[in-house]
Amino acid sequence: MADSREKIIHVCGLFNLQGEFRSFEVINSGHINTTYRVYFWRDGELKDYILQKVNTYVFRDPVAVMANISSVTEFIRAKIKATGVTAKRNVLHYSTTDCGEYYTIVGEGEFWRCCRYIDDSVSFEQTDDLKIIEESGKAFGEFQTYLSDFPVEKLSIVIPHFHNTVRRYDALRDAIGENAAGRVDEVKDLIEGYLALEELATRSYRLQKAGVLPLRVTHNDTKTSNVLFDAKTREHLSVIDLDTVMPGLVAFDFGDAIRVAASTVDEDEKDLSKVALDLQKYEAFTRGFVGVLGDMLTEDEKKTLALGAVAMTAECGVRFLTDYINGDKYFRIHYPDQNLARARCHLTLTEDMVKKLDEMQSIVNKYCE
Ligand code: GN1
Ligand code: MG
Repeated sequence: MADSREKIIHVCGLFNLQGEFRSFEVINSGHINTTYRVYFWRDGELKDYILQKVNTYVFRDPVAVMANISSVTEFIRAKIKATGVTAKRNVLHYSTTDCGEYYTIVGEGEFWRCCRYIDDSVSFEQTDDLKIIEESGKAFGEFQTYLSDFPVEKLSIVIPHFHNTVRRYDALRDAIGENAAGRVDEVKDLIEGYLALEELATRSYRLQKAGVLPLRVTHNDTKTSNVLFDAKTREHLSVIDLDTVMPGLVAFDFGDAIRVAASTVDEDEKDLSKVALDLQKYEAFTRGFVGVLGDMLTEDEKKTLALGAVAMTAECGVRFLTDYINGDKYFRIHYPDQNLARARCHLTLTEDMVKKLDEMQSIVNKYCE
């Protein structure tokens, strides 16, 4: 349920937002936190902010989340400023409270934070515009390059084993064993489908464990809606949603982005005949991402980039299926069977990627040359 206007005004006050409160709206795109856009009237213009209530069931240590976010944003801001340009629209700015904290706790442990809305920016859930897709590839590639020398020991692991695909499959097996919501029989075909993909889906993770693929500082939630673009030029400005910045694989940032950016459909499309990996969109994202990162990647990273898309799409699908079997405890749903729809759609998408994997890898190779 949305929070009341009075509550929103109260929380804004704790962050000392200046001007006169005008209105707020709920932003429904995320599955975890509760997000509002709030509007203030100041100096003859509307100023807007993103106010968020962090989901503390998912983020058990939200103070550590904010510590990660502030150190990463400060690091990026310093890098941008060192090039002599303003970082105002290229990295998030969080507001502080009177105590100088980037968060405030309200009532019974509600954890709130607030950041400036970047002026004249837009985001997209899904798009067919190849230029925007390429720009999103550049945005996530750039994010990695900014953080390539970030002191990794400064980061807390806010969700342990977040992209541990092996454990995500184990969690599915545990959920099947428990059958908490009595839904296992109904999803037998899906379980079979995902188990058939397990070897391939977990390969990237196992390659990292074997020391073949390096850990870097990665974003870990690279869906299209997590990039802001200039409203007019449609060039990328900044990546957002830094909750899960942690050590990870480049292939996972690439792959999780492909899961959304190169899909022909929304995450929960029910008409499976429409679900596919669009190779043109895939190429556009790859051109942007590899174009920026190119030389930074090891030969093994280059060779296994496309595999990351199979890993992340299967993993996300396994997580949706697990949550459905558990009775929808983790991801926010907007209608009863949404996690099931998401899981079905992701299985079909992963299967299509597996068919196209060689072609996908050739496209990576082309931009690595
Ligand atoms: C969640 O809430 P949102 O949309 O930023 C999830 C991601 C999933 C994504 C699927 C912390 O992200 O891992 O890929 O849903 N975030 C967390 O759309 O679990
Ligand atoms: Mg997120």
